[in-house]
Amino acid sequence: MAYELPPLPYDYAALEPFIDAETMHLHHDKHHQAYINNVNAALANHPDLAAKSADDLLRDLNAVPEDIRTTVRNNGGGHSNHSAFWLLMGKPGTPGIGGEPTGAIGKQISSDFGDFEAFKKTFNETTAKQFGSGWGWLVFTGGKLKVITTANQDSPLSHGLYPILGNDVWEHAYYLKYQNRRPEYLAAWWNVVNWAEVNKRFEKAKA
Ligand code: MN3
Repeated sequence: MAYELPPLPYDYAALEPFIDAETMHLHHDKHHQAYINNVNAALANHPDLAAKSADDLLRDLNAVPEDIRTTVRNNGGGHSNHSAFWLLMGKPGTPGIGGEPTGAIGKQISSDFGDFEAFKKTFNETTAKQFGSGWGWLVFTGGKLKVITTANQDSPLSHGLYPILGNDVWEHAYYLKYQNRRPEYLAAWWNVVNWAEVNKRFEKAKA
């Protein structure tokens, strides 16, 4: 079955003023849709693979035939990453969105990074340095939280890591509003983080 674009769980303007509605329209309707179209085209003659989730394909890219592996890695990766990304955000000012991390992830962040400010600094600085297009991620490995980056649409799933939190630093994610000021976008983004969703993903990462 072909993959389909999941609707945003909020209005396109919901993340204003931190992420503008025009960016959300282009990012969700055009960029994410394009990843889906490309991976669907690559899987059209592989119903056995198309029956799996994009996440499962990314967990075992060696099981994907070589002639479509790069397309699945890039575009299946794009579909998986963005599907998580939309859910990891919410309308600023509503309970559980922005502000200090809550629940188990809040405790783990304090224990592994000292406090939320120190964690944000590590995440923002690490992700700001990702050369070119890519993502900043929070993963759980060896009993500890760790900030990593990946290039392009590479998924932590392909490295045996479950992404708990992720921010997209492709220019398409921020250029209309922030132009070349990636650190400013990274700093503002914490205002829209959905901590309930982060906690949900932290549980899966620990399982
Ligand atoms: Mn993107």
